[in-house]
Amino acid sequence: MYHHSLIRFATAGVVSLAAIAASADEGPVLQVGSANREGASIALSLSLLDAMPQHSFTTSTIWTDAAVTFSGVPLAAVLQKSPVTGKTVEMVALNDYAVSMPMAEIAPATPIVATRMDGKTLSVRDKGPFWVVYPYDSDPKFRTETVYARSVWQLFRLNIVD
Ligand SMILES: Nc1nc2c(c(=O)[nH]1)N[C@H]1C(S)=C(S)[C@@H](COP(=O)(O)O)O[C@H]1N2
Ligand SMILES: [Mo]
Repeated sequence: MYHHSLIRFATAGVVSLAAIAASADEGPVLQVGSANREGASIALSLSLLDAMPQHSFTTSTIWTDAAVTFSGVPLAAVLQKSPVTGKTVEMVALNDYAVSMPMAEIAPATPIVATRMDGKTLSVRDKGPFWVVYPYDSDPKFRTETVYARSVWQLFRLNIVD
């Protein structure tokens, strides 16, 4: 039974990745809410994110050769769409990377959930569909290991965990 449950879990994972792939026609979706309570999440499509106030900045990064311009929606504004509230957000990536951060450390405009780099949407191979980014050049406080670890690429879920 234990192994059977594991297989079912693995299958569910495959199905959800397939669902993400199948939704490619309509564009990527960012899930925001509770991982545990049914119905307590919302799915923000690219077009819904595009309809929110946009923020952009140009910066060099440790991942790009030259300075790039990111645009998207402040993480704080995205989290305000969550049907649940809490003190911590867990940012989950398609490559199974996840990192948690206190809500109190999210500024009104920083970081942003970037939907575009140099005006182009981010493909999964280019660290998309969404990438949490900071204006690294603007302040040494954004060039720390903590901030780099919070710079989650291939973002697809924001879980409010407490
Ligand atoms: N999706 C995703 N984002 C991620 C990571 C990851 O493994 N996957 N690693 C994080 C960590 S721990 C750091 S320090 C930075 C830099 O990672 P890199 O040096 O491997 O590019 O990216 C962060 N964002
Ligand atoms: Mo890291």
